[in-house]
Amino acid sequence: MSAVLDQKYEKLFALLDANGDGVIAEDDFTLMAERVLVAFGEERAAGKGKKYADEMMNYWHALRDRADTDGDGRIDGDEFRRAVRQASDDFDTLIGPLYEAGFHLADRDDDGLVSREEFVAVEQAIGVPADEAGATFDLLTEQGGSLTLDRLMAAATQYYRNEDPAHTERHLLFGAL
Ligand SMILES: [Ca+2]
Ligand SMILES: [Ca+2]
Repeated sequence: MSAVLDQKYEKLFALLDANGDGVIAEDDFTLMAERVLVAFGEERAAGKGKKYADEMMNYWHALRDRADTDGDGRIDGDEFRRAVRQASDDFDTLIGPLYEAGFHLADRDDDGLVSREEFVAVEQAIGVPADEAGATFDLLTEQGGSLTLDRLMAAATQYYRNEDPAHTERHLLFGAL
């Protein structure tokens, strides 16, 4: 695997290990969904909150099905990198919906645009420092305006798949690598 992809997956692993115990398990996804919902004042039981929490669980189940070969419900760093690489091949069906649900959650007024403040709030909730999240937003939006769903999905696709180390700015989704 390319070094840059490895770096990105390492970053992703560190974020997904929300409780910081060195493995990814269901409790990490529950915790992360909870933090995002609290940041946006949404409920797990209904609407955007339910959609987001459900997609978080779908993402976890897809990862677990691919990575957890011994069935103990825990995924370590090596298992994660192998699995997410496979899961990236199914980006549109497995990973895309989580980012889409996250976008709609962040877009509080449903106008199809996410502001810098809203973007930073989501990223902070999943463990990205505010200044790095802000810098990521500025790069994604080219220093102005708001974020569209298409732009976010393009960036997410690049994050999971792009192995070209020449364009580091294209590998930013969760702050600095
Ligand atoms: Ca964990
Ligand atoms: Ca909006």
